[in-house]
Amino acid sequence: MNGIAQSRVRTVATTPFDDQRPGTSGLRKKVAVFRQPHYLENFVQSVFDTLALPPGSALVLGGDGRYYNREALQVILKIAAANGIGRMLVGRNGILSTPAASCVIRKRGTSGGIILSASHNPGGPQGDFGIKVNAANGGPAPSTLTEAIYARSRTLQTYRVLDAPDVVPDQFGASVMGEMTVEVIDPVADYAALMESLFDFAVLRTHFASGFRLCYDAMHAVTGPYAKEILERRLGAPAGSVIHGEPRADFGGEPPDPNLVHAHELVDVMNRSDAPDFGAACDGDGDRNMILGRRFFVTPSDSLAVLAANATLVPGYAVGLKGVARSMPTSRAVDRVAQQLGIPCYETPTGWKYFGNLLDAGRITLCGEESFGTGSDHVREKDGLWAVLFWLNILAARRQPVETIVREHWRTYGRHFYTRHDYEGLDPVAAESLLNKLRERLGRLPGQRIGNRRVREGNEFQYTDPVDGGLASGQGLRILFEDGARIVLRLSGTGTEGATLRLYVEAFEPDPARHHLDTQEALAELIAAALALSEIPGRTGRRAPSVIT
Ligand code: VG1
Ligand code: CO
Repeated sequence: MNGIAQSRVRTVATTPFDDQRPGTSGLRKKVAVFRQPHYLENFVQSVFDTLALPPGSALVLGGDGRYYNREALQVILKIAAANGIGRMLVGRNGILSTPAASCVIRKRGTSGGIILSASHNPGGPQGDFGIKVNAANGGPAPSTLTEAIYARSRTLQTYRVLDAPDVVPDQFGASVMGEMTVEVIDPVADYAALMESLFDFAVLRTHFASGFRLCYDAMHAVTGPYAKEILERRLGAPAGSVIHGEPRADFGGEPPDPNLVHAHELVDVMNRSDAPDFGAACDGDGDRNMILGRRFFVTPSDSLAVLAANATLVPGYAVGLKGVARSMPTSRAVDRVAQQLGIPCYETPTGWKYFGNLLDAGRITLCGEESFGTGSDHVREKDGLWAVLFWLNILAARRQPVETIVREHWRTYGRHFYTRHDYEGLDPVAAESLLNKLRERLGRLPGQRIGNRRVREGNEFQYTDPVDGGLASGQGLRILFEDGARIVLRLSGTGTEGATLRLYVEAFEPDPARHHLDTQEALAELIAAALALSEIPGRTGRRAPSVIT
C-alpha cells in the first residue's frame, strides 16, 4: 500500500485528434486507431476536463473483456488518478456488462462511469474497441455532454497521467494508485440481486425443475458469467443451458452480435426436432438480446410489444407501466399496446441516451429499439439478460410456447411486418449524397401512389425532448403512408468502416388470415419502392443489402 511514495503526476504534451466525436453509442474505432500514441489518453483527458468532477469523486470502470480492455483499463486508471478521482470501482478483471455498470453506478451512487466496449462489433487486434461515458443516473452521456467532450478533444494540448505501477484487478478489495482508491468488485453480484428483486425467481426455479428447457448463447462475450450465475446456479437451469459461456478477447473469432446469422449455433439448436422451449442470445457488452422459440424468431419490435402487454405478470412490473418509448425506426407494435393500456408512448431518435430523461422523469417504464435492445427503469441502459428473464417470467406464468404467445399477440393487436436492410461499407460521400437527394424529394411525395398505398407525408425526423426541451435534428428520413406503413432511411453512427445505410420498412396487417406471410414477401412492394425512390442500387452500386434483419 505504498502507491503514494512510488507515483507522481506527469503532464504530457500532445496534439489533438479530430476524429473523436462519439457516435450513437460512445467513441468506437478500430483497435489500431485506439493504439496510436496519445489517442486513448487524449480522449480520456477530454472526458475528465469536460466532466470537471469535484476532487475525490467516485466512478465505475469496466468493459466487455474484448481485446485491449486490459491495457485501456490501466491507462484510464492512471489518468483518473492524475485528475483527482478519489475512488474507482472496477469490475474484477476489468469486466462489467453495460447494464451491470449502469446498475452499479446507480446502486453505489457514483458520479458516473466509463465502459469499455464496441458492443456487438468484432473484437481482436483487427477488430473494434470503444469507450462510453455514463452519467450519474447510470445512462449514456447525453448529446450535450458528448459534444462537449468532442469539442474539448479538438483543442487538447496536454494530458495528466500518474506514473505508477499497474493495479492488477484480479482480487476483490481495495488498493491504491497514487491518492486514488481502486476497489475491485464482483461484476455479477449487484446485477444479480437487482434481477432477483424484479422477477419471480421461485416460480422460475419451479419451472426449470419441472423440465422447462432453454438454450442461452453468451457468444463468448461478457454475459457468460452473468448467465451461468443467474440461469444455471440461481434458477437451476441444467448445466450446459448456457453455451459459449467463457468470455474471450476475440469472442471466438465471430462478431458477438445476437442475430440469426451470427448466433447460428443457437439457431441450429432451436431448429432441431428436440429443440428446447426457449432460446436467447446477448451481445458483446450484454445490452442486446435476441429471443427465439422453437423454430420461431421474435422480432425485437414485437418483443417489446409482448413485454409491454404482459408486464403485469412480472412482480417488478405488477403495478403496471407508466408509459413506454421506442426509437423512431422501431415498429409501432408497442404503440398499439400503449393505446390499449391507455398509457403514453414516446418516439425518440435512435440510441439509448434519448430514453434517459423519460426514465428519470418517471414518464416511462419500458423502452426499446428494433436493433435487439429492450430495457426498463431498473437501469439506464438496454439490458439483454433482463429481457431474457422477463420472457422467462412470462413463459412460466402463461405456460404457453413462445410462438403461441406471439401469434396470439398479433391476433389481438394486428401484426406489424417489419424489416431492416443494412448496406455496409459504403463510400461515405455517396451515402450522404443519396440521402441529400432523397431529402430534396420528400416534399413532393405526398399523394403519390405505391400499389394500393398513398404517401401521406415525407419528412426528416427531429425530436424535442419533452423533459428538457433539447432538440435533436437530422434523425432519419421518413416516408409515411396513409395506412400507417413507413419507409425510413438513416446512416449508422456505430460503424468503423465507411458508411452504413439502414433502410427500415414497416407495414401494419390487421387481417389474421395474412399473419402467416413471409416478412420479405409481405413488404416486397414497399421495399421495391424504397429502392426506387432512394436510388440505392444506382448510387451505391449494391444490388442487395449486406444484412437483412
Ligand atoms: C445501432 C442501433 C441502435 C443502437 C446502437 C448501439 O446504432 O441501430 O439502435 O442503440 O447501435 O447499440 P446505429 O447508429 O449504428 O444504427 V450497442 O448494443 O452498440 O450499444
Ligand atoms: Co451492445
